[in-house]
Amino acid sequence: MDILAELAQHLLSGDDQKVSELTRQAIAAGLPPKQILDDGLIAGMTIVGERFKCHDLYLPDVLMAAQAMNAGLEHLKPLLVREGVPSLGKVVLGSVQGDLHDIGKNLVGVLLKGAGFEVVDLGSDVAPERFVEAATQHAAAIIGMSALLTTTMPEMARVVALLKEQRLDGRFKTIIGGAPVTERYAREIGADAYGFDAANAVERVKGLMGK
Ligand code: B12
Repeated sequence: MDILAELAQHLLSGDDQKVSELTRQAIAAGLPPKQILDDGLIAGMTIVGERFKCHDLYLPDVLMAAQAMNAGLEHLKPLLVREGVPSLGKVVLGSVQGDLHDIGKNLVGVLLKGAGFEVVDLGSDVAPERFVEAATQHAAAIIGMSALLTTTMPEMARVVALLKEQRLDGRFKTIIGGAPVTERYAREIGADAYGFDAANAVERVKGLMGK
């Protein structure tokens, strides 16, 4: 089995030590960080999602897989983030109210930082008002929102509506993402952009900033 398939396999079984060790080995073997992320860690997490859906895995298994994913990400983060690049602009980022999923949001943050953006990470379960307050307080250009649950997606619409209500929609652009979110949903709620993965999020944010 190649090292990335092995990595995905150990993520699936929630073995954080093995995932940590194999991620280090993959880096040492010279594999590109993006490939380790996509074909190792994310590939493993996609299978976890599928198995969880058909009740082949349970919540504690998913939590262990998430911990293992984070153990691998710790080694990749420094390689994905370049330090000391001049800031291209500020992005306020968070998982919306009611949503505790933060792995994808964190990845978006890492790649945005890597591309030279300043990121203010508000964490998860972020209330609509908090997004708006933080963007104002930090003079951000962009608000990025993540939702992994169909039940929390409407929170994104609340933030967009709040910006309109406070006439701040001209000042802050919004970008949304997360597994159930689509380009069409972004259009429907009046968000400025949608990103299907972390690399695409960077492209779309650059587009919003006119870079
Ligand atoms: C890990 C996980 C958990 C972990 C989360 C740990 C953590 N710290 O994040 C735990 C165990 C806590 C969890 C809990 C729950 N979960 Co859960 N979980 C998952 C799982 C398996 C993987 C998510 C993940 O991390 N993927 C890997 C990352 C890298 O991918 P991603 O998040 O999609 O992010 C990428 C893109 O979407 C995009 N992106 C993400 N955010 C943003 C933001 C912006 C601005 C942009 C541009 C792009 C972008 O870029 C990312 C990088 O490429 C998914 C299955 C799945 N395939 O999505 C279920 C899943 C999301 N969970 C699900 C459910 C039902 C739950 C629970 C309700 C279960 C329960 N009964 O309690 C709870 C809800 C908790 C809550 N209130 O939020 C369902 C949701 C169903 C639905 N459609 O609503 C899913 C789809 C599983 C399933 N198939 O049924 N979960």
